[in-house]
Amino acid sequence: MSDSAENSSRGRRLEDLLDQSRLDGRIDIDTWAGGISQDNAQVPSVRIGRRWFSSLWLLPITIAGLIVAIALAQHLRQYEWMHSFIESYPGTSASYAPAVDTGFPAWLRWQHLFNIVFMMFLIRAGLQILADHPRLYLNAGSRPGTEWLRLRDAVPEDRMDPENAATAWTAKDDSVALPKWLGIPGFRHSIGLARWWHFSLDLFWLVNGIVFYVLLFSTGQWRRIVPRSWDVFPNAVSTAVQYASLDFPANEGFTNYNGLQILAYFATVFVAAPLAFVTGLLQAPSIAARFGFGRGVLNRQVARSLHFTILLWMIFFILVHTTMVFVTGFVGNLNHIVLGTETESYWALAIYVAVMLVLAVLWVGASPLTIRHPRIVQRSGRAVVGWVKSFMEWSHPKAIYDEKDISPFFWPNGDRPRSDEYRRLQADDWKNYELRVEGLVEKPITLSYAGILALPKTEQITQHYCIQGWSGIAKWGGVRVSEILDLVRPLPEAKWVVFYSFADGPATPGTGRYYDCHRLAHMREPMAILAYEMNGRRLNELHGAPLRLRNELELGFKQVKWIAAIELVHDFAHLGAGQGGYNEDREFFGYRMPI
Ligand SMILES: Nc1nc2c(c(=O)[nH]1)N[C@H]1C(S)=C(S)[C@@H](COP(=O)(O)O)O[C@H]1N2
Ligand SMILES: [Mo]
Repeated sequence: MSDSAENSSRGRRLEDLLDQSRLDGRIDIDTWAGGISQDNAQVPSVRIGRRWFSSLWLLPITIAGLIVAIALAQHLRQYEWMHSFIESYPGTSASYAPAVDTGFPAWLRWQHLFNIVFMMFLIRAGLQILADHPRLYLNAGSRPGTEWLRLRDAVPEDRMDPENAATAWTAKDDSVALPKWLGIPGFRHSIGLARWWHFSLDLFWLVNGIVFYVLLFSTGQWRRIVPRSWDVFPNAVSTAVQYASLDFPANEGFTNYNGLQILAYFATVFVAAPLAFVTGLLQAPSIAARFGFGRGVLNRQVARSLHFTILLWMIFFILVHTTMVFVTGFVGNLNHIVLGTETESYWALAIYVAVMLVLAVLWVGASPLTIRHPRIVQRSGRAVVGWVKSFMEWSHPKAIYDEKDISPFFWPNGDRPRSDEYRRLQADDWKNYELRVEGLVEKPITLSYAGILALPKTEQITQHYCIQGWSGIAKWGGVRVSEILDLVRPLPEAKWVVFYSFADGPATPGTGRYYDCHRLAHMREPMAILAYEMNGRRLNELHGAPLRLRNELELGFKQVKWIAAIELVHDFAHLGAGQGGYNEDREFFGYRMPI
């Protein structure tokens, strides 16, 4: 390989290292993320002990379980004591609480519809996010082999050597694709776009939910779904037996739900929904770095696992709920929820079918729309949730962990540097390495590697949160960015600090250097450091030698590795495609990533 002039960072304008194409058009899946092949997700398997079982086993198990339940319930209903039990506890809440006789008001019916729309996108985008790191663990270190659920095979053993950057199995290698109709947008490593859907719809869903809570309690509608007597339990048992025996209880759903309905609705509205929100927040680096939740039972991987379990509950609920609407008096039930009246009008059915058609169009359109207009998805997402993310960035990271928390395995990510320049510097142990620090500063400098080691050293044990879902705890040693800022003295106009890597981003053909921008204020945090050590040893190539950034407030992709230069700028609109970093430009991530 010849060392062409363009390969070298020396003496060039830093911004020229970046790919300038605006990339507003369609996504080309063949060249996406370095042209990774579209490996599809496997049907989830679950680990029990050391063995893996396909979740497809649930199908025969469920069918067998249903048959047994039906036989058992029909048998039980022959007994006299069961007769009198069902007589005393017929199932409906009418037996112990007054009826709700105000019908289903319009706000409730509309909110129910909005909820369906939001949930369908939330669930699909959520699955896409899972597919970007298709393993669920309970330990903060996300160690391969310890996951309890996975959507692909085990990590290849011969690709887990951290000293061999050339063969390392990265988190990106681990991502999988979903069918376009299932995930949004389906193709591999599309988490940036999926997150805009997930977070925007989440905000709508939360607002809808809060309004729903307020109206429930201010109108008395809460009485439908909040149990008001312990009698709800025997009534739920009674309902279960009656359903299972296929001799259904009376449907009085317009005024009184039965025990099972009350418990299921209560659990969904007042337990699962808020828990989904909380377990979402617990996955955020800014929150964990502020409060130190990363260790122990509230760690990100437990939160992810719970978040996923809630998803399973939601899917289970939706399936059972919809089935029951169909089998317990379809037209009557539709009248309740569409028209709000206890009638048997076929108008309700017609409206229901029309709405379902609209939902089907939205369902089918979401992925193609996202693939065709990714920049619009990114901009709209930013418009909807950007302010929430900027709010979350106000926190000051302070969580530190113990030596014993350090993860035995630390997932790697990203494409290593391939230039001759990098190899030469590496070969003579960074003797000729020069860190350029320039831009809007009083005194541009270049620092040698020895010069950097001579600056005051700081160490911190912190947790890394990759956007893809894995996390890992490591001890980082290096120099505070603030130390370097003191040397160059930023001008008042400087607002952002740009970190340029030696490595190009992964897209092919060559699309310029990896880079990312950080707020100057964040770089003054005592925990913002340029690390040259990891776990007490010199930083290796895989994890970013000679220097990599740690900004504990933000997700992993903003922690630029193999740093070649630093520039202070007023804004980043003129850099690359103007979105604030390589992944922001090319993979439609947001530039604020405290969650
Ligand atoms: N230059 C460069 N830096 C990079 C990346 C990259 O692709 N190129 N990947 C980022 C991502 S997505 C993550 S999660 C972290 C991973 O750091 P690690 O390999 O030390 O775990 O590096 C970040 N820094
Ligand atoms: Mo990442």
